[in-house]
Amino acid sequence: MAQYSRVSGTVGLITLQNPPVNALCAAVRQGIVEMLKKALSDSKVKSVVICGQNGIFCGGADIKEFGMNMSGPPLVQVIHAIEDANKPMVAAIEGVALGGGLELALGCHYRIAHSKARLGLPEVILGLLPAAGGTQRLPRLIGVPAALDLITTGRHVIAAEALQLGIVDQVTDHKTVDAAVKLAQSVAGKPLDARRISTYPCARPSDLDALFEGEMQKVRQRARGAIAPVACVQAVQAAATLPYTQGIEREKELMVTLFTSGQARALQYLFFSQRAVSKWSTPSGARWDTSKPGPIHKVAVIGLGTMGRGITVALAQTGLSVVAVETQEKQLMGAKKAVSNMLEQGAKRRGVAPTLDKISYSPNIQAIADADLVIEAVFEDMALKKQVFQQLAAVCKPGTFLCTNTSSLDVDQLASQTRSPELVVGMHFFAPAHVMKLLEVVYGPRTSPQAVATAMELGKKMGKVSVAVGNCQGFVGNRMLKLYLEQAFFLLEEGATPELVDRALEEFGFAMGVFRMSDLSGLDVGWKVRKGLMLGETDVSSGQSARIRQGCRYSPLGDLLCEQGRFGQKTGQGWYQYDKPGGRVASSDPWLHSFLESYRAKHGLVARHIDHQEVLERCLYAMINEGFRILEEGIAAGPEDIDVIYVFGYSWPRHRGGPMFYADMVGLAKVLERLEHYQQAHPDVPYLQPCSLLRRLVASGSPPIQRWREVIKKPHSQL
Ligand code: 3H9
Repeated sequence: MAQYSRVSGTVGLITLQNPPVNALCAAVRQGIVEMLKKALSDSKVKSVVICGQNGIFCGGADIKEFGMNMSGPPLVQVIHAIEDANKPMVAAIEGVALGGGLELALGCHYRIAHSKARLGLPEVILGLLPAAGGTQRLPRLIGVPAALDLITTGRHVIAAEALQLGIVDQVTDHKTVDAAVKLAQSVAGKPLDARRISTYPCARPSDLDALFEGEMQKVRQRARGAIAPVACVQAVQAAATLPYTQGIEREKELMVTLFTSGQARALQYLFFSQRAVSKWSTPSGARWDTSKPGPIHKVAVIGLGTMGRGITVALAQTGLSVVAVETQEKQLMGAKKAVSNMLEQGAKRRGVAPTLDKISYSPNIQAIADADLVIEAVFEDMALKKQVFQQLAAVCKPGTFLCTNTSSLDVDQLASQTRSPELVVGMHFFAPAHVMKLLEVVYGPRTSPQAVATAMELGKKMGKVSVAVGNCQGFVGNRMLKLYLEQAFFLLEEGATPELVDRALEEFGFAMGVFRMSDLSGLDVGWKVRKGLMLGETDVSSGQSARIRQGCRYSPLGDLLCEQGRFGQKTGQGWYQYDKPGGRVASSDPWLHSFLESYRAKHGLVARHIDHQEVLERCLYAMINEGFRILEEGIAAGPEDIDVIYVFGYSWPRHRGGPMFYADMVGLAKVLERLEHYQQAHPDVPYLQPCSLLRRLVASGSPPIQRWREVIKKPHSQL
């Protein structure tokens, strides 16, 4: 777990060995202590280098050990032993030095990093703080403002920035361990007192109180209820105001609070879920490790509206050749300009050259003849998409993978337009497609495992978190979202206001409540979808109530607003009013309130008091219940898939883990009981009927989320 050798005669070399990222598990910590003793007692050794195996310094504490009984020496003590050493200790940083890994390096007297190395204290992303002295040493080394930035955001810095900030002493383009050994030789015998960071005074900016007050305000606003960022500020404040030993005590105290919080559990679950979704499987038995992606060198994008443009940018950024086709000349000209601008801005931000030369544009679909994979991104209209798929089938070379960017349309219907339905797969991107991390990869009943593997691999190259899901109306994300939106509409009918519903959801942690979000994305989008599903129009001749469609309760509120031309921010009016069309600041609209009153009067509805708890239960439990149905049908392989989709695509608050994790935290029996309650109160809303999987889970003693798959076990044949 840690190996010792002597190199160049006088340098002790301690190598961390715990693949894949040399995490600091108990055995590694124990190994460091033992190897350090060896190095310090070896009279021939004048200085010591610590490095990691396989070109990776260290990915931090072993997250898998969290929640287990603590064994081995605590990391704080290991790092103190390194800092106290009477021979110069040099950290040779390659790959990454993250979390406890960077804290270990900060305990060393010197740090040298490879130019491509990334450093950071990302504990906050796991609901924790850098509790092995990181919150106390980093501000002493680089100053309070810079340390606050790194610790409260968890962002990684590359070696050049680390050098500029003063985190490392040298950056090398050569072999890092060789350069570290040279550095170690050059500092052998030099006094170490001025190299022990814990002994540095923490530089205090003159306006210390104002600085922390401002930071706390900023962090609270950004955190949306997450407690770790706040604790990070408090820990750095301790570094700035207390002696080191007291600061370390405060760091420990804050860590204990975080460690035992549900938020840390949620965020760590999310860390592993994000990785688990890449190990996809389908109900028919296709799997990530037995399905080989096809070779992709050239990708075509058809349709350069908003989605097509974003997809083109994301593809070009991967370095793949892209042919972008748009048959309308004017749209093509506009797209060229917009795509180039986006690529240039992105490249500037990342400090790389823009990859404009990767894209060729054409008004002619024949230009895609030699593409290995095509992403159709035309308007969300089945007839139009079918037409495009027929053209693709005629133009593309045999074996080309055909992908459709759709948010809800039936992938199988499109597959049936081609001679090779096994090559057809859905790729549901989220707008803006070059920014949003989520990609739903949708397999139809005839999609081949290779096509799924290819789309998943392409998503990974594009920097997306890709989740493989089965084909159904709305797939996973939008299928659940539909019920969430519907419940919000019903709450308005029953007496709530958009302000009340949004406040409850925002206090829960959503960046925007459902109505502010609808105003932002445009009310007309859902209106068009509902019209397509024949839900947006009342059949007056049949004498049906406007509030019943297809035999179920329906709220036409969204449609009525659209009929008034209120499409949200773009028209300056929606559920709220804005100072002008395109305005961003929502304010209450008296018109909307009196509209709701007359709507209720017209339909004989009596407004009642609705509290935040009911808003959360109605909106979230309806959605969670649908999540259980999705699991039962095998549309998603496991609860992690649903949670990752919600966190990365729908702004679900990360510190609440995702809707299915939230259900686990609330308690499945409680969710079931509340659904039964609401189902009785609203018998005309069939989807409030608790899903049988939820009942089975409760009947099996509500196992923790990690064990739900055992209960789900059900044979399927989707592929
Ligand atoms: C901490 O340090 C607390 C201390 O301050 C205080 C203590 C008192 N532990 O991401 P990848 C696994 S908190 C255990 O796919 P990449 C990961 O699950 C820690 N396992 O690779 C995956 O396993 P599998 C602070 C870990 O190349 C495999 O390694 N550190 C850990 O895309 C490959 O991971 C962090 O937050 C770990 N620390 O990215 C860093 N890290 O193959 C978290 C990874 O079974 N890690 N694994 O699915 C990362 O950000 C990325 O993994 C890293 C590599 C950038 C290192």
